[in-house]
Amino acid sequence: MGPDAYRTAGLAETLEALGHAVADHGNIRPLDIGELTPPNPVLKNYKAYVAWTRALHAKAAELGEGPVVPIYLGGDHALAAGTVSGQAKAAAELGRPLFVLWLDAHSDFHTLDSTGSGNLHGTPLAFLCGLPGFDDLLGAPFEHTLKPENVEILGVRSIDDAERKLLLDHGVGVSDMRRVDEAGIHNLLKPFLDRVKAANGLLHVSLDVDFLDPSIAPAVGTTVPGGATFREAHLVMEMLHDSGLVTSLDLVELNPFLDERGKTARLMVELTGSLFGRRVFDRPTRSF
Ligand code: B3U
Ligand code: MN
Ligand code: MN
Repeated sequence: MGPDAYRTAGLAETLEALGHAVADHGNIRPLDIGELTPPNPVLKNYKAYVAWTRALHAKAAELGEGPVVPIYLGGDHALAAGTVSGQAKAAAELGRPLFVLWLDAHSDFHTLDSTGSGNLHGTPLAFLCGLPGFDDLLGAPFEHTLKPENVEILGVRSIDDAERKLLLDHGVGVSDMRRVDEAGIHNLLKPFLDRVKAANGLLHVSLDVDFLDPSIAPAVGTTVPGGATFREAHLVMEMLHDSGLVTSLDLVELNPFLDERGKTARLMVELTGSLFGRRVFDRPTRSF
């Protein structure tokens, strides 16, 4: 239902009004993968995770060659295991490093062993950074793992103990809401974007609805108080646009059942508009 909510909220029209050509590739289907035994009994929907990851990986590896900027509509954040791994494969083929900005209340850095909830949307970033135990996802070891220091998790305010240790051990970039309060979005994001630019990197942005404060974005199953404000979120998107660095985007965790007259879907579409060049004062825009 997530992708249709974005369509209804006018995602394509918003981007077209900004001068972009938009192609809707329709809904992707999971691959048929036969029987599979979960490595840990607590895992929920493990087979679906594998089936979707393989399908999305193949699609993203193709689209990641450019020149388009794919927008992947979820669905929960497990989607990123496929989209980002595919983009990483394409980046490797282009000979450029992939950086990831993970906008989320959570760090999604559980392994299939460490997760207590068994919710697989809590695991994609660990897979993408090459932590062990995920070989089923692509049916082979993932070769194009992200460098943990090329990942920046921004806006986080809920990290489980096991994740905290893994994040520290692997040196993942983490800016929690305290740092956002103290330093401000601009001062946190600018050095990261400068690093992407200096490395001639590609930048994937993974936007979880729960990055936003629940008062402005209620349509998500895992709300956490104290999230990004309307202006903070737009500033992130405006800075990303001005950087000219973003090459792919996920919009994930929207649950239209929980929305209030489509307000969360509309906000996510507006934020995407800011990322693609909408600005209040109409100076000439930079294109991707
Ligand atoms: N860390 C918790 C909560 C969570 C992670 N991602 C979401 N929720 N969306 C877990 O279940 O792994
Ligand atoms: Mn997430
Ligand atoms: Mn989250």
